[in-house]
Amino acid sequence: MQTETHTGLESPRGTWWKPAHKHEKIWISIAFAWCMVLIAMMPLWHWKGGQNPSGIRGRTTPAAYMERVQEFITQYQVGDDRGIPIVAPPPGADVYLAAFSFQWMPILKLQEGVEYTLHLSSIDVNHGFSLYPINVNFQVVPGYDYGLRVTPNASGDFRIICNEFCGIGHHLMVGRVIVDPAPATASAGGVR
Ligand SMILES: [Cu+2]
Repeated sequence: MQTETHTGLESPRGTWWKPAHKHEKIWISIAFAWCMVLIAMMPLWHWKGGQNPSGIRGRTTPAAYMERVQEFITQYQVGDDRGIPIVAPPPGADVYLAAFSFQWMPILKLQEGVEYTLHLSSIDVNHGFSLYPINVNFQVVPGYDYGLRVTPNASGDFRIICNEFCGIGHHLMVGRVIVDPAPATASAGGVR
């Protein structure tokens, strides 16, 4: 007596499958078309989405960057807040902000409606630049100098929160950006 055995390596004899139902074919076509749309969106969004940081990027070292920050502080310091220098750079200047455990250095005093190139880098580990209460988020990575073109569009006293867990004092890592109102607004409204 002979018995037939099947292994997963050979297909069973005859027509063992049913042709796909019309609805299934429609569903597969829709799913395939949608996959193609999503694949096309990846490169499209990269170039057209306007989500990439404006400005420049370059390599640096923690020592070289910190030296540049110190130079920036010496050049434009106008005061200090509990030992942290307050720096007021002129319009259009390159602004240097350093992140290190667990501080942002220095405190920036900027002017509303004026463009600056804001350089960000970390002296030790990864930190996250988060401007509170405005929704601005950026990774601050050691070894890289990110120069972002920024124009403050609101005046006020803002906080920089570190949004990348960086160690035991992470929750204390709060910086400050003071934005003075544009001169026209100041005289019209009599603010400051
Ligand atoms: Cu942190």
